[in-house]
Amino acid sequence: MRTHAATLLLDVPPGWSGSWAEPLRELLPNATVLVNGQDTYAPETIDYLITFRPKPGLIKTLRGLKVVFSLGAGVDGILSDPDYPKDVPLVRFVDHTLAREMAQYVVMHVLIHHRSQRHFDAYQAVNKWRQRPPLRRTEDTRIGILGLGEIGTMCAERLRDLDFPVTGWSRTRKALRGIESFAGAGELAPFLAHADILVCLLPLTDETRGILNAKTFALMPKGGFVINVARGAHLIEDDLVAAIDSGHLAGATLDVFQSEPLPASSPLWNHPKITVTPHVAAITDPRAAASSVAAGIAAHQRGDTLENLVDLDRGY
Ligand code: NDP
Ligand code: OXD
Repeated sequence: MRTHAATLLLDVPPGWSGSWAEPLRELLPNATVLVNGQDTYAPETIDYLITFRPKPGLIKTLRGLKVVFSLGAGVDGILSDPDYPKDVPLVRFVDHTLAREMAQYVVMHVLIHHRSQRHFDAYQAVNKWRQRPPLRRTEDTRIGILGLGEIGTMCAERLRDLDFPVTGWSRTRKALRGIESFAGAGELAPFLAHADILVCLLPLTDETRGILNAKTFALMPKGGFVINVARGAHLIEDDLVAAIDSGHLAGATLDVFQSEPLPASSPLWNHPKITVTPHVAAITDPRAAASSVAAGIAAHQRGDTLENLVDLDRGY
């Protein structure tokens, strides 16, 4: 890949910079790769910013910025900056391996619930041979995926291939083999009525914030299960706990939280029907991200249309 001289600013949490800067320097030998918080730079000299959750105010200081590259699929951490300059294109990370990691996570947690694995774990802990409760029929565990984008589609397809009945909800209608598509706010309620396991893979926008709430849970079948792998702000955590404690929902798997890291005092850690993981469902691989950034910079320098551009008005 041929690129011309350019100055890149890498904005990653302290301690992560080595694994991110190295592949960028290898793939872009003509570029100067600077690390925010480590290197000194004149803000107006930065051509490209590579970031996930920039400190509010950082972007507006970079007055010569040409493109922002998100290190994640979700760009809410970048667009939450009220001063994001609308004339600077934002490219998000879209990668087969990221979707594959997420599909593995989602399939695993669907199966743990569907096959009552936590129940068997509890009996193993006390040396008890208990064959009950009987396993559910696959046909009776209907899975509803909120968000049929790059990642949601792969999750839906993998679950369909395991013979689960799968439906999806998106803004625009999809034509996916064996997956029923619901679209738009008007079709959310009928979609939820069939979601024995509800998986959230929506981007966080003004329209989707708080979508996992008491009203949503009430529309799900009794005994439903929630998997939130999108963003913590999609979920009203107290509503989830109330729906589980009332017996309406059977439980949940949560990978993302309103406050991350999840505070040690959060009741979610110890809830017997909630599985907590620390935002690890699908982690961006630095080498894959570096090659997608390098391809984006090469395309930008050639004057080609950039791939995976975020619609700044829509927010994803
Ligand atoms: P995409 O942008 O490809 O897909 C988003 C989907 O959501 C689309 O199908 C879109 O509909 C739908 N959607 C958006 N807004 C609405 C709305 N208002 N009503 C109905 N549907 C809507 O995103 P990805 O699949 O790449 O990623 C999804 C999210 O997963 C990310 O934003 C991120 O938050 C999360 N994520 C979490 C990770 C983790 O480790 N926990 C890792 C990676 C991602 P349409 O197709 O019609 O536009
Ligand atoms: C992402 C994430 O959005 O890691 O990619 O959450």
